[in-house]
Amino acid sequence: MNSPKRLIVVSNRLPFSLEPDGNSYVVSPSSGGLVTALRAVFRQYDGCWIGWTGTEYSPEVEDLLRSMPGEQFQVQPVFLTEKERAQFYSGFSNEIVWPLFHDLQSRCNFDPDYWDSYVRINERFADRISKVARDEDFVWVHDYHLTRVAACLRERGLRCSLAFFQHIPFPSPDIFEKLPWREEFLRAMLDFDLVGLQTARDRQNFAICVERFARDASLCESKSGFVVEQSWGRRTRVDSFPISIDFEEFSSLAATEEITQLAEQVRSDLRGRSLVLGVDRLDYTKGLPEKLKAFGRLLSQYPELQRKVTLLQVVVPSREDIPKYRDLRLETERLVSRINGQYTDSSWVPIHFIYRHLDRKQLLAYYRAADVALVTPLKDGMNLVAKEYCAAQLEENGVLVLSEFAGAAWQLQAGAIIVNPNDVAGVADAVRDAVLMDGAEKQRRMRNLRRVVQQSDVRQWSHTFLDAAGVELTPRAEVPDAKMRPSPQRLLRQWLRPGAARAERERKKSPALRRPTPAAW
Ligand code: ADQ
Repeated sequence: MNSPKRLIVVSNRLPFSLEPDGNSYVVSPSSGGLVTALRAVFRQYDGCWIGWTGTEYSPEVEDLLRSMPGEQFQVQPVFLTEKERAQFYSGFSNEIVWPLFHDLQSRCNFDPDYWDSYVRINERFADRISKVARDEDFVWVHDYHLTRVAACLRERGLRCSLAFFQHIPFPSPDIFEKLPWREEFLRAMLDFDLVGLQTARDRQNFAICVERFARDASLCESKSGFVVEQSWGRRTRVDSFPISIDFEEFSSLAATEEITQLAEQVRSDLRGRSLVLGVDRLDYTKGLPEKLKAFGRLLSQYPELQRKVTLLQVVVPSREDIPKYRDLRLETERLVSRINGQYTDSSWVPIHFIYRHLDRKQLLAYYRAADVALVTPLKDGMNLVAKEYCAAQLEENGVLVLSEFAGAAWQLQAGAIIVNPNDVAGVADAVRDAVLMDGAEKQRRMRNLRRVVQQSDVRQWSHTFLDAAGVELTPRAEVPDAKMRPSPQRLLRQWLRPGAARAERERKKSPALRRPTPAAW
């Protein structure tokens, strides 16, 4: 039998964080869109995940990761020193590429040492990959931290199929050209066999950048996307692959008795008020201050909604070691406290603010209970929160208010209320419209949204991507190696995982949440 074609995922961070605890470490799963999506892919295929541990080199950590209980993939760690972390991660990745690619060039710090570190650390990742990968494997590199990995691997003579997916937007050429290393950056990306971007707009931006900054490459349209051919013959396929969530998993979990009860509890605590929900990673691209100002404006412009609406804003801590993120947290807390100080009375607190990681059950209960999801990033590659909310909306009576600058707006515009997040007055009006929308209209919109999210879920995303890469991975259950074979319990769990029809049956069976209509106020 042929040896299995394994999936080797490479991302900057491994999908969990390690906190020192005396002589050992506490391992906890991390949140974030990339991790949510790739965990779903590893439920289908065996393989290995290569990424930074978030720590300096430590033999204890290496041992700990060798046998991660409960994980569906093997783990290969990369370590960074404090200085490398500062220059490669906080520096090049988060002070240059992240703000620039989100159109926030004034936040960039183009320190030349950052670039040197970026090149070196990409080499280190390539070293780790070449120790693990065989020529028949498929190496799938994720995101902007690691655009040079293919170039490094080609130099080492690795012949396996190399693909790249970028989770953040790709900027327009007028923004991209600000990058001092723009030619090297772009050319290195063209060493992959396949480059995947989130939306058609990102793909278009990439094409124009190639035409402008990689002049000896030729570009031709293909059936889907386009192909870049370089003078020495390498061909790179480029296309858009809008990422998504595991719809069936989210909606089946939302339908369970436990989540239904948790959601009931949330609703009963609201005592008849409408719940507007925000769920965001702490990041200046997510538009948190703008969202809070819009909610403040809603209360000042429409006083009849005071005491009738509560905003629950959940923020997951992120990049807390970077001063700009600490400032953002302070600004967010100041705005929450200002609005609450202005409107709170003995029976109502307008904004409930949660600043921590929530477990999935609690998150789902909030999604299920919320009348409105307010998802207003200033710019976002996709935004999975918008899709998670739709999947959990079993009664189909929630309204999604969505930024036009989220990649998800391309797919969800038919059912969501689309807003410009910089237009604080417009967002306030949209929330008012959402809260007062009649039941039939809500249902029509949400049904539409759920259909779109269900039809283009994370499985479809990974299958389309793998198809485009021309690879056929060995599905998990067919792997012959006993060590890699899933346990019978795990196979049973997979087999029991409800399919679409089962999820739909459970949705119908699940007790409906009681919620008052505005007329009952
Ligand atoms: P992120 O910027 O991390 O991802 P997003 O797509 O919104 O953004 O995903 C956030 C994830 O974190 C969601 O799965 C959500 O459930 C989870 N989450 C948020 N707050 C949480 C909390 N308090 N507790 C627990 N979980 C929480 C990047 C890009 C996005 C792109 C994704 C995937 O920036 O544009 O959609 O990758 O490609």
